[in-house]
Amino acid sequence: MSTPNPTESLDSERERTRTGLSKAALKQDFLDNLFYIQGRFREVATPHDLYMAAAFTTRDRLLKHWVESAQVFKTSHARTVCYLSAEYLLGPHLACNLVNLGITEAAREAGEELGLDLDAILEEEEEPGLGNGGLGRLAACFMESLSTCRIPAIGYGIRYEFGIFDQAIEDGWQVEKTDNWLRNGNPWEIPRPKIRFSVGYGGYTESYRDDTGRSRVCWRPAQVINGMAYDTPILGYGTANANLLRLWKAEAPTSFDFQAFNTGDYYGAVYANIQAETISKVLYPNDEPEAGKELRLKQQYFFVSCSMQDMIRLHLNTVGPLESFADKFVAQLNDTHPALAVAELMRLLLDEHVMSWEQSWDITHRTFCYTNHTLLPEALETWSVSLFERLLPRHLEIVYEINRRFLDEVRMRFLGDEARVWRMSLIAEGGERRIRMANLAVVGSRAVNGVAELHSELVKATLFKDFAELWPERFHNVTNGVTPRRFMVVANPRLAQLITKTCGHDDWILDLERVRELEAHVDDAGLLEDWRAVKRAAKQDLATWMQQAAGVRLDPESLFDVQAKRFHEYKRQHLKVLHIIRCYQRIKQGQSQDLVPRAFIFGGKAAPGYFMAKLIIKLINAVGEVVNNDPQVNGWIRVAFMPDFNVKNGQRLYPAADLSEQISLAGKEASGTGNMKFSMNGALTIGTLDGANVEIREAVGAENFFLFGMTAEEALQRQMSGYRPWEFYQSDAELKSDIDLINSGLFSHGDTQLFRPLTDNLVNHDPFMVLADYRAYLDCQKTVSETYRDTPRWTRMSILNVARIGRFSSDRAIREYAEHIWKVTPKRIEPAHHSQS
Ligand code: 8GP
Repeated sequence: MSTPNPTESLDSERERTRTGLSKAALKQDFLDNLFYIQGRFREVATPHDLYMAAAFTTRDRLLKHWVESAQVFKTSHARTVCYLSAEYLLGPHLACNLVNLGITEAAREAGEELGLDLDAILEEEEEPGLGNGGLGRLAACFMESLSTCRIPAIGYGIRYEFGIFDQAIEDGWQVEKTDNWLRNGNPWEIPRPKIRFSVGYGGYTESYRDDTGRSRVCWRPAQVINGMAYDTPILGYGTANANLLRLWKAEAPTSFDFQAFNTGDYYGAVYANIQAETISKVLYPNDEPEAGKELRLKQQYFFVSCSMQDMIRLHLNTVGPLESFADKFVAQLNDTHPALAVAELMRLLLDEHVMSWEQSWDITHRTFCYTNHTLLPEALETWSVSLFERLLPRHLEIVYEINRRFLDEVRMRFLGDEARVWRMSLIAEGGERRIRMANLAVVGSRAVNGVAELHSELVKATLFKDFAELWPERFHNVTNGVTPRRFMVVANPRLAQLITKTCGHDDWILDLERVRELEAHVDDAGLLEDWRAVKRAAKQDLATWMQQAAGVRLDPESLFDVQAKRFHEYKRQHLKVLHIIRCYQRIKQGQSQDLVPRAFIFGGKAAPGYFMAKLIIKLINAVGEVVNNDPQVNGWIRVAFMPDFNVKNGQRLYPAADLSEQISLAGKEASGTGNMKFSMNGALTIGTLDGANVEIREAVGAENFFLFGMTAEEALQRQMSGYRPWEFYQSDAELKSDIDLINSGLFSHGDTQLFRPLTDNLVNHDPFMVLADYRAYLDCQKTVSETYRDTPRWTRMSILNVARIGRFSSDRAIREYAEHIWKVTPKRIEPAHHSQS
């Protein structure tokens, strides 16, 4: 018999308290963390202290999985996906990590025994809003699904000190407040002071001959800054796999410029320091490119350069020679923001690792894949050649050389077609010469995809038509998805429980297709009743919150009609406003017979410099002020604007919606993901045939979807044959009277000019064809009201929406990327013992 080794038993004891999943272990670790990390005891702890202790307790358990995953990935040389994204709209971590660890209930009970309310602790978390909207949130869903699907992955991005601004509404206008999310510390990240890279800007290049007599180039940057890694573990659901989100923070390379210091220029030296740090200071709050913003280009290059250097370091440390780099890594470009990575990897291979052009290009081209997220011409990134040359002289040479070789290929294929060469060039000529980042991304990638079927077809037929003719095999579709863990289990626990009870299992959380089992129960009176009760409770919760946050009273018995997304004219929030005004006028004229009581709820931010979008926000609030204060109508309709729509507030909104507004002009919304989140929480959609709406409608059944409006093709036809919104205004008396009512000053305390820029634009230009779709939208809303009156029918439709939404899990999207694009297989991490105690 061996004598027990006291050190060993102490170790396993410690491991149990730090990683054990039982209530007792959680309680003990929570108190330890409160004491040793926060320096507090229970009686004097602030709500923030309690949150931090809960977060550290959860993180301890994540780290176990994460370190084990890292060990396995390293020793097995697992092929790894590197997701390159300038944005990650992560949302609060704690609740999702508890779910993915499977310890929500244990944590709740542990809290209760300590006299603490888990929900109050969850409310304390300040969310990392490191993204603008759909694209950034998609990256966050994908990171979670990559871990859930057990795909080894690293997410690379920027650790912005200030994320997307907080939105306040003052006098009906959007006001931006800085998002100081790091103010109270971030318990989820682990700083890695040893993982630092230098990033250069400016300067000049020099040619020289190497030992073998080959001509080489050396870049001598004028400024060098450092990027330091901050790692956040991302655990999957129902698995021990955890991946890494690695965000870069910019800093000065040394704390002082000693030369400047010695010559007495102390302030100059410190100033250089501060300047370096500005690079990762703030997220650009725009969902369109920032024309000519030097700092934005610096940001892009900064994170791309750190990430490429890190991948090379990892490869050299684990696998070895760089020849096999593209076998070890696949790098996904999330839109064109990281497209500079193509030029940067070329530079590193050519100049730093002295490879030939051919070999460097072969590796680079096999490494990258690119996702396009928009067709809007104004959203396509280009950089002026002169700015690019000033900041990245070496990269400009590389882009020119890529372009020269590429255009030779085009000329060979399409003899004499110089117009095509001109269109496909990486450089836009004529006027100021500009680099087309989308073209660089397509040329530098082996796969290109759109984010919904319609979008991917339009990508091939319009934006990249020439490229699709040259390389048809390069183009794919992967329809977006969202994670059901956050958007169902965490956001809507009542619904999740009901689904689990009805299906008899919770396997649907991992395999969302299995919610289809609900269909077998769609005629159970008991389910219908429970379903309604769940929706009703969520509406009550939202009503309580809105009363407090926006001072608007909402009646949970009314239809909750919700549009929540970024404000943009193409998304047509103003079409919904016209509908509200029509309802208002009908009620005033005693014609309310077709209506049902409705709460019109909006949420979303406008880019700070986007005047028209901000004016639409003001209009919504102005209409709300009149409607909500008019006793003749406010029993029928209410208008509410949710301030600061972000991930956390979205989680309050999706469960409470009866109707989801997805009313963009067909052909403009690449996919949409809010449409999926609403539908999986039992909202019915009113929408156009745009983006993923098309596929959602196919999945849930046309009879369970309110369709209206022109198709993308019809819209294009109408646009080409000369669209004249004025004619709609003149010929539709109701439309005219709705617009005239805005102009009358009724909603602006008599100011007849305030909304003129909006109404004039609608009547004279209307680039997103609001007026052309107005009548169809109103007719469709009438059908919505009729259907809502038939409660059992509506409830049935709601159940079927959820039952058939399985395809829109981001797990499915990730599996498609893995199989068709990345060619990577799952790597299972076996949970080590001691985890359950
Ligand atoms: C969005 C698309 O507009 C949306 O349709 C799609 O669902 C989403 O990407 C995810 O694919 N695009 C953006 O959010 C976007 O282009 N943002 C850039 C400014 C950051």
